[in-house]
Amino acid sequence: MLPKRRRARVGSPGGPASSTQPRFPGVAIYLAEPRMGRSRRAFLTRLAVSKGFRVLDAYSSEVTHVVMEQTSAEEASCWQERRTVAASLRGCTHPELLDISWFTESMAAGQPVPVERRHRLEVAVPGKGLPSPVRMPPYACQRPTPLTQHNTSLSEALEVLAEAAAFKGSEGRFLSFRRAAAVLKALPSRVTALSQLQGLPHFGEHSCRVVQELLEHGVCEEVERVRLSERYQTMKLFTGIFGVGIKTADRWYQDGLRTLDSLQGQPQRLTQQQRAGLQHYRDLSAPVQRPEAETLQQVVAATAACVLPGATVTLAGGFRRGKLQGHDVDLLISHPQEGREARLLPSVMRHLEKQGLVLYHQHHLGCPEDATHRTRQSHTMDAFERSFCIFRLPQPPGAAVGGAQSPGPTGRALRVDLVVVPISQLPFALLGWTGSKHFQRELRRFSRKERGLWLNSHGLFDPKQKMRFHVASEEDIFRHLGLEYLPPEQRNA
Ligand code: DCP
Ligand code: MG
Repeated sequence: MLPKRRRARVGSPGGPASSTQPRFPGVAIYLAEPRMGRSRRAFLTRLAVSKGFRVLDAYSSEVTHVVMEQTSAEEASCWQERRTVAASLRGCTHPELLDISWFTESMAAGQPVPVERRHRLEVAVPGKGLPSPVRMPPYACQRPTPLTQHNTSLSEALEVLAEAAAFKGSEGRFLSFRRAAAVLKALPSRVTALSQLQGLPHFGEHSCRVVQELLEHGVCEEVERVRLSERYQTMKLFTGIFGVGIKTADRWYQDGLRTLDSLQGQPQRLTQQQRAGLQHYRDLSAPVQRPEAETLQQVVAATAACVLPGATVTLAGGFRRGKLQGHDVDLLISHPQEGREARLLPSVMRHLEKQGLVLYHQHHLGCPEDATHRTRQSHTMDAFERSFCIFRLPQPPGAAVGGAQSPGPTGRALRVDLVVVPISQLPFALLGWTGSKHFQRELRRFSRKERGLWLNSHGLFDPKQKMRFHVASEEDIFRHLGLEYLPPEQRNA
């Protein structure tokens, strides 16, 4: 329970609870008071009504969902029996007896969520749910994180706070929230009580408070405030443009810019890359679907093999982790004979341009000497030769691609990164470019702090022995680090 002062600020401000028109006519909630207390019941009523739910003040035949808190199944059914008699409702259909978790999830979803077994009171008896304490190693690279997780609304809320901290340049706060979110993503089941966080790594007072508020009310006031703030929304908008990082977005914000139109009006502020990003903003902000990514991979692979027989093209990034959507397509180009991959990219780009697929591209030469340096610093940015591109998605004649915002007659625009990797570094590049970003950050931190080794997308280096590790696969890298191998689909931290 939150202190009264905090509770009073959450929910619908002012106005009689019944003044809002119900949005879900099939649902009439009755909040059973015994364990809830009158003021909390009043607060929850206001919250539900503000979201368009109908909440009845008296128990009657109209009630469809009875919501109780900290009540056992036995107590709940005794209560119902008494109320049924008192209200002369014998023979009427009984409403659902539900744990508060159904209510908070519905508030978070903004609509009634389907009633599942776990919501019914008989499965919500205290003691069931997440076993406590759960053993959780501190680094994300020490534990599997599947794509589908059990605590999405909690981890998303913490990620909003992490992102807002990053927008302010507050690295420490960013990492605290991001690490707590990653812990939630790795939990084997849903968190239903704050006590289940006991003993979990990276859960500081602030993250606990956010989770507590979400568990109790379905919303967290601070997260909602951040989400709706002009600064957060503008920074999201600007950093969503291809070629715009946090520093640039922040400068624009400080200069009073707020919209894409205001940027269009000041082209002198924009790099060529940002101009291309703005020009294709609509298409690029629609998620790339897996079939689109696979089509592109095949087109680039066919082109690369045509330019240099034996050249390989691997789909990395979120799609390799099993994601069905992403913001771009990450492709690694290599060749089984070391050295043959050099200067392959310009020819591949020329061929793709001839096919009319390239809307924009920016070529970066690789710096092999730099690569040695960077091993030391665990940079996110590596030194491979690469091209940051916007491609026009090739379409089979007459077919429209699903999920695109504006396919049009020429196909939609997509963001693609092409990275050229010498075969000896391919396992490292594959590991680095498969992500997730947080997983890689943690893997590099683990290497440095726990093993005294420097890892990045080019290699694994032992600074004491002044020695590089030679590997043939990602599995080898995990082995050298003394870590259990995690396949790409378990790296969704
Ligand atoms: N990466 C990198 N250097 C860059 C860009 C990315 O090392 N200049 C790494 C970081 C990520 C991985 O590549 O671990 C993929 O980067 P994305 O930003 O494309 O992230 P995802 O593919 O995971 O997300 P999305 O699905 O949104 O594309
Ligand atoms: Mg990606």
